[in-house]
Amino acid sequence: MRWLEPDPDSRPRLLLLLTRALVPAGRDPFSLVERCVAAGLDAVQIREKEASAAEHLELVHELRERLSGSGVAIAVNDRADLALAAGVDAVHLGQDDAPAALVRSLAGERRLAIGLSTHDVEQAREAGANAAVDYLGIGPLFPTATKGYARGIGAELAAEMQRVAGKPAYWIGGIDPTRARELRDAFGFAVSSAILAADDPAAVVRALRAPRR
Ligand code: 3NM
Repeated sequence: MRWLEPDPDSRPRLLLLLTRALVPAGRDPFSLVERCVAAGLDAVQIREKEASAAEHLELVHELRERLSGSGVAIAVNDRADLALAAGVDAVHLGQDDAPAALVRSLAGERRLAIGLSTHDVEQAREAGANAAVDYLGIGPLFPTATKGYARGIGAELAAEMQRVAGKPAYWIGGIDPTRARELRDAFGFAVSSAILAADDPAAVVRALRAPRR
């Protein structure tokens, strides 16, 4: 599963945002991720807002070891410097992070996929027109405590954003298996708490991976 595959069917569809603080006490986050991968998870994005550079690199190292041979893609949130240093598959940028074009030029010949969060149609249009951006995050679909959003944009606007961008898009924000069933147009989903805090994270992954049509 790689973002830069020309065939959309080879690109990740279900992305887990890994924030260790959202994992219930007493559970090992890496074992949780391993079980999710066995259940069909395509990609893991490290999202640790408070972690140091050294901690990020250690996390990438540990994930790679645990997931070696699985083909699962690894992404880093916000920190293009760390994504490049660690040689991961992707970096996911927010609107206030380093511009995608700058990150692309720093990446040079390296195969680094670049994702960009978008929250309205104008941002989605710009991301679509930006040659440095490989895929979009579109959200928040629903209210979510994970990022403190009290309101979601809803499925119709998300579909419009995905359409104007014309690129693979991960719908994000408060998505769980029940809500996902209503989101038939999504290319893919990026999910954090519904997987990490679940009693049975692998079952949630299987449900989110189930065909929606
Ligand atoms: N970004 P959960 S919503 C990290 O809209 C993030 O850009 C969003 O976590 C956006 O699945 C969000 O727990 C939170 O709601 C995703």
